[in-house]
Amino acid sequence: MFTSIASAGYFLALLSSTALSAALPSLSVPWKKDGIFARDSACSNGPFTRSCWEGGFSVDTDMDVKWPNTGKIVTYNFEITNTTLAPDGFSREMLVINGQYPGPAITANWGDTLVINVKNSLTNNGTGIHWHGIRQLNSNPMDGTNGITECPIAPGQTKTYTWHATQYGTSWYHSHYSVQYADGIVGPIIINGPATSNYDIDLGALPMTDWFHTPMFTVNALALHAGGPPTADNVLVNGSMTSIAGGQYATTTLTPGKKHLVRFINTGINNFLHVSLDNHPFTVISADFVPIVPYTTTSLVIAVGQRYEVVITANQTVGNYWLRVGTGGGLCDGPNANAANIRSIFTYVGATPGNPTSNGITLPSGCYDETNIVPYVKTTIPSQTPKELELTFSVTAAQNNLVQWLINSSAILIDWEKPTLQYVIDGNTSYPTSDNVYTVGTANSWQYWVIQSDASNPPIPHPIHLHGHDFYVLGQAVGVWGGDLSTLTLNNPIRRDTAVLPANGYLILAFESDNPGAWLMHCHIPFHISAGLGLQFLERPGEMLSSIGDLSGFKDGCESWDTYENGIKGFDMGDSGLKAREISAS
Ligand SMILES: *[C@@H]1O[C@H](CO)[C@@H](O)[C@H](O)[C@H]1NC(C)=O
Ligand SMILES: *[C@@H]1O[C@H](CO)[C@@H](O)[C@H](O)[C@H]1NC(C)=O
Ligand SMILES: *[C@@H]1O[C@H](CO)[C@@H](O)[C@H](O)[C@H]1NC(C)=O
Ligand SMILES: *[C@@H]1O[C@H](CO)[C@@H](O)[C@H](O)[C@H]1NC(C)=O
Ligand SMILES: *[C@@H]1O[C@H](CO)[C@@H](O)[C@H](O)[C@H]1NC(C)=O
Ligand SMILES: *[C@@H]1O[C@H](CO)[C@@H](O)[C@H](O)[C@H]1NC(C)=O
Ligand SMILES: [Cu+2]
Repeated sequence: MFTSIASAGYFLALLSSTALSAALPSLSVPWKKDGIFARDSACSNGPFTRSCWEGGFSVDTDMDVKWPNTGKIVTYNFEITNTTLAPDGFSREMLVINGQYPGPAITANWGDTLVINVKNSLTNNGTGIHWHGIRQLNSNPMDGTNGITECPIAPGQTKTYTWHATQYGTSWYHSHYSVQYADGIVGPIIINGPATSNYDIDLGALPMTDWFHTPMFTVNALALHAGGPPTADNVLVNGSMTSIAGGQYATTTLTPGKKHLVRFINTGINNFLHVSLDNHPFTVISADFVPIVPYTTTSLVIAVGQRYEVVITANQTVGNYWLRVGTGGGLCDGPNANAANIRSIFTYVGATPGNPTSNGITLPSGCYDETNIVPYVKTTIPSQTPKELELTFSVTAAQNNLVQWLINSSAILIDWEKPTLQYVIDGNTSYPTSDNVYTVGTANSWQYWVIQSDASNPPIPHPIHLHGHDFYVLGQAVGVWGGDLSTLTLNNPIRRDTAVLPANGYLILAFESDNPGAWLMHCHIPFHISAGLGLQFLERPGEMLSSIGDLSGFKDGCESWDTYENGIKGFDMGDSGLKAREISAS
């Protein structure tokens, strides 16, 4: 499966390459992590040596400072079309990749270069693909964030995304054009690499999402003027579920006696998802793209945007077992009409096919993060006072009860024709207030932020996702952060790319300004980013033009898009433009 590389020579060759030497840490920097060169380069990955990789890389490697460069290019061609599918038996109009839902799993090895050609064959929408959690080191124009790092891909046009897999693990990709991903433009990303626990068989990704039978542009337009969240119709597990209209349960096959890796992804819209497999505990080994110290649990809670890799041992009686999935319960996320019946089937080789009769635990409910996450590669970071970002909520009667989430009094509202990168190219620092631009950073310094959700906000948590970085979770609680630095977790804090801001609480996060670019940070619930819950960190703009690569594709893309958008009278983004903007009545 992996390209085997004559390790010693390969490693020396890498050391002499400028790309790697630029990436190597300055070991005198105090917060750099342990174990950088710990594993023997002869150690290679196998069922009993999953902590190894190859070429001197292993689970001990700090992915922020060192990664392989295999020289291998992995190419995918995506064509986005408008079609009718029935994932749970109920036929509806969907927007999909290569005619399938979920989209093809992008699979590569750690250190490979991905080249993905995305053709927009839709008639009436732009598009663009974001590679969730991918660091995009020095490749900001490949982040797929329309209005920030690109203009949307116009109908009939193709954009080629090229990025280097500096991280390994499980993630997903999705459209960032308004709420479009919730109509079907999503799929898994699997970057093969080492692991903190052994397993025999990789079963691949298990994406899960709450599901609406009405097209999302329609649902969202109503939600922007509604007093509460819309009711989802179902949850899909690996793109499939039953409903009154038919449908079927997804099936996963277990081999008796073997250890199986399963990659859970919440590719969802509004619902937190709790998941459990009857009689089979999970050994959790990775959270988002971060390998963790393994822990065992009978159930997991996964917020929209998050991923967990688990190992499941098939040591029970040969038979069929339910995978049970529940939501946050509806009060802290949103109602789901089929929440009590979400299942899929795990069947042993040799079992008689059929619905399981297994018994399981009663799933917990609620909307929160897993608390047992301990990153395997340790980091200790310095203490510093975070800057505040205040999250408030408003309903404007004069605009037909327009719902908005505001950060420091401003709901994000981007311009598809003038992305932030264009401002950087123009040397123009007069960003519109509603672009919510926060300029950060001198090189490789720490950025500390506290997002404080106002006490008067609706009592719902928000899964906060940052582009271009994993961040460290230094604090996370209900209530008001009092400013006591001694309460911050600085010794090996949770590190990931999506973490929950508790209802009426705070999330304190830190990241290192080591990646020049315009990086969106937002709530991953499309209804909320649509209503403004986002901002962008403009990181070291003075260094961007010399570090983020060729911008000819950016310019061509904007030219095509401008022609398209200007050709339509009264073009209306409909919402924020990200998971899209509300156009004022004027
Ligand atoms: C999909 O097709 C329907 C029916 O033809 C059309 O109304 C809709 O605008 C199309 N959507 C997109 C995004 O092109
Ligand atoms: C995108 O297409 C949907 C139909 O599929 C339509 O409702 C929506 O208005 C379109 N939005 C934009 C901004 O192109
Ligand atoms: C989900 O479906 C895909 C496509 O059919 C399959 O390759 C994958 O193994 C399934 N995942 C699991 C965990 O069953
Ligand atoms: C089955 O494997 C789990 C670990 O996943 C372990 O906790 C349990 O004791 C094993 N049960 C049997 C019967 O071996
Ligand atoms: C956001 O607003 C808060 C409260 O007014 C203020 O203390 C803080 O400095 C502002 N943040 C930034 C980054 O300007
Ligand atoms: C800078 O951007 C603003 C907002 O888009 C625009 O109004 C202004 O003309 C631009 N300035 C220059 C010098 O391009
Ligand atoms: Cu939210």
